[in-house]
Amino acid sequence: SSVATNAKRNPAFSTINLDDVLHFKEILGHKNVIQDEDRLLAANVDWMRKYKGSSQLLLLPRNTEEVSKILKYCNSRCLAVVPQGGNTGLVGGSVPVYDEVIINLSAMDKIISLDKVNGILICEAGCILENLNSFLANEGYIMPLDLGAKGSCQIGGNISTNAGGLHFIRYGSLHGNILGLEVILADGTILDMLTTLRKDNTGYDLKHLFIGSEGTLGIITKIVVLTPCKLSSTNSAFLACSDYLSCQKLLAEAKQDLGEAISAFEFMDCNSVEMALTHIEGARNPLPASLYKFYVLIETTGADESYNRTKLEAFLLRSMEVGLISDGVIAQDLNQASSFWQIREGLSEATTKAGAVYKYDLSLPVDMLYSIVEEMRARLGNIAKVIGYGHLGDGNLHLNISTTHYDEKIQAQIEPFVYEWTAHHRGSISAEHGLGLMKAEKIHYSKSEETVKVMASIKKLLDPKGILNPYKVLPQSMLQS
Ligand code: AKG
Repeated sequence: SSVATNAKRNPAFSTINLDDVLHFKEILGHKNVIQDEDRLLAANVDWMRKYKGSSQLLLLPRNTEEVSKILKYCNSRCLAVVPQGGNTGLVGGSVPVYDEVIINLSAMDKIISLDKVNGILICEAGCILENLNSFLANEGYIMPLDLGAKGSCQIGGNISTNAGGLHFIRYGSLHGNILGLEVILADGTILDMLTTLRKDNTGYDLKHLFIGSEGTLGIITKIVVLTPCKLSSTNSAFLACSDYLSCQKLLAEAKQDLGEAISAFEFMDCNSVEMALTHIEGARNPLPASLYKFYVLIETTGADESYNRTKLEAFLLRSMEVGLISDGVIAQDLNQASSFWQIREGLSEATTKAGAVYKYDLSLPVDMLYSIVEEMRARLGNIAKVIGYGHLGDGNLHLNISTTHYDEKIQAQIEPFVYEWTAHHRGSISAEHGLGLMKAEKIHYSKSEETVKVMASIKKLLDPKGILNPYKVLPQSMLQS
């Protein structure tokens, strides 16, 4: 089952006709104008199978000029479009809501250049994150971004949603790592902002508008990214804590002791780990299951193998001595490390295998971060499984509520409670997943009215007809009159 939307189709949008299809075939050739039912079905639903549109047309442009021509035409005809990358988003942002034309960037997957001295990569938006990483690894670099969906997600989508991921604690936000972008505006204008400079204070830094705007202001076609060096030594430790306070103290200690070496600090409650062990094939708990309430996965990365390993071992020993951790194991080889990470990275998929799932991606003060999980659990009783995990080092909780099917009554128990709670603690209702369709009407829980008004005026300026990814990010009432 999918979830219903309250968004109404904007009557100002045209519907596609035969002439439109012929025109797109002229631009793209027959092969890249898709009307095949099966392929449309796959492009109309997100990977959770939660959001489902009814687009009749999927376009696969191969270069910047084609994207520009498509948008120019759609804008003149008032045809709405949804830009789509790997379609791994979690808020319904990458699928149509109604009959929007799907513009999928997967055919634009060329690596253009790598500056090997400075680690500056230029590539097209449809490159799959993992492919970029494999390419870079051979050259001594890595992507500053890593996430469970790396095998399918595309860099253009990552940037459009300002994805955070597992290494955020070390390499920071894409706002810091993206040096340049090429973006196509709604009317087909090509914005060349493909600078490779680290420093450039000439006027407004417009690229930031497109990072995290979820395809509502333009379509990203090329990117310039600053890539960190691939360091020779990586260590992972899987640890158990008996309570949430210990997890927090462990974080503070790790920052103090391991300092710049930390490349990930992830946490999972025991319900999360149980969920992973049940639904991820071949997953097993490195530490005795169900004995501990919390698990923490730490990764350190550095240039000196023995130094880094010794440091982590000493940290573990000390943490055990003072009782911050109840048990812990350091991966002895790459296989063991990847078995640790399989549990953490497989969690999102595990929850979708378990049935229907309501996902909340919250930024909260770390000391309050787990309270919402406990309150939600108490609130829902046995009608749903409530699990909490996420990027503790970044104050980002993934609150997942797993049920057998999507049910408005259960949703009404969760919302608006979860949003009100988050706003009350001055958190964010979207830390790293965006607002998409799911939370377009909820933005006011995290942004002031004045701020949202400015956002709406920027949207109207760049996309006056509102054809780019409609019904997403901003409240419909602010854009349509
Ligand atoms: C993560 O696993 O870090 C995610 O961003 C996915 C969270 C979720 O599925 O709720």
